[in-house]
Amino acid sequence: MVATDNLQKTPEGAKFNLPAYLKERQKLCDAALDSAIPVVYPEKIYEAMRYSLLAGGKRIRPILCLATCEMIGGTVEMAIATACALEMLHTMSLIHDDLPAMDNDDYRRGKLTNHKVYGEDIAILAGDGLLALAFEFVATRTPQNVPREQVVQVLGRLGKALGAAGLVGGQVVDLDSEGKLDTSLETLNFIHNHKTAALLEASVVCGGILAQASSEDIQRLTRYSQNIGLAFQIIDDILDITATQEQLGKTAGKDLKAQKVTYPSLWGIEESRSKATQLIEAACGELAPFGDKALPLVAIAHFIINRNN
Ligand code: GRG
Repeated sequence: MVATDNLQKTPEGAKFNLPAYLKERQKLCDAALDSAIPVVYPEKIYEAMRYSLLAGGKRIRPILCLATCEMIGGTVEMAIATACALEMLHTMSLIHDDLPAMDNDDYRRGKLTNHKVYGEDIAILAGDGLLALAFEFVATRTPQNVPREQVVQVLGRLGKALGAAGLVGGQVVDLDSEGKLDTSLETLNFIHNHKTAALLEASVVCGGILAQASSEDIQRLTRYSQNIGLAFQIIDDILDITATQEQLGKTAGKDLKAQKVTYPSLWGIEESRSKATQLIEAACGELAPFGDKALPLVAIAHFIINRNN
């Protein structure tokens, strides 16, 4: 029997069991990721790649990709290679972010960081290995019922989301703004639209591309994902203040220590939460034309602001 407490009520009044959905999808993604990287010679690098990739994590990006593909009329099979690639790319960015040259963190996903276990040299290469494998995976594992034109578009989107116009650019400005307590809201938005929202946007939009969404639908998906992307980061900043290391699986209170301007440092916690809620409402508004087919994406948007890690 399904516990009714777990059923989220969407604005339309329909009910959707998000915890059961997330659990099933996390299991699906974990199994696909596990079989994506067999350990062969030189074992050390494959073990280092697997260590961070299979260390848990919410799997939000692959789940968004699969849910979007299905909402547009595609299947899980069409999107699973891209979903795995998104998690590989996200994980590689976490490995590099944790390096002593960047955020210098000892814990991630409740475990020692990659460089703490394998050393900095192998951690850099594990990130590089995941980055390369992600693109290979999309190119070679997307089934033939997805036209090659769509596969090329997905590869282009992923490259853009990762590079200087995305995560890399956001990280550069983030590193530059450390210790600068006069960082403006404009700069903060630039950092997080690139560091966090770009990959969430690619997750949603690539799901749509694989299912051959119309350009009007791609625009809706883009607005949905940009809104949830910023809300995701606002909540991340709040959790850095309010959650424990055990809940987060990584060091808590890091932003204050690194003298970083954050949304709660500019607006306070309550105002930040209210802005995140407004963004989620705007995001869900974009999905209205999809009716009940949008239930998973609507529920995931609400999960983003209600999560505790
Ligand atoms: C992309 C080529 C390339 C290099 C990396 C280091 C770097 C450039 C970028 C930093 C990107 C970064 C770490 C952004 C933070 C994004 C974020 C909010 C992470 C937390 O995501 P969750 O909560 O984590 O989904 P889990 O562990 O649940 O997957």
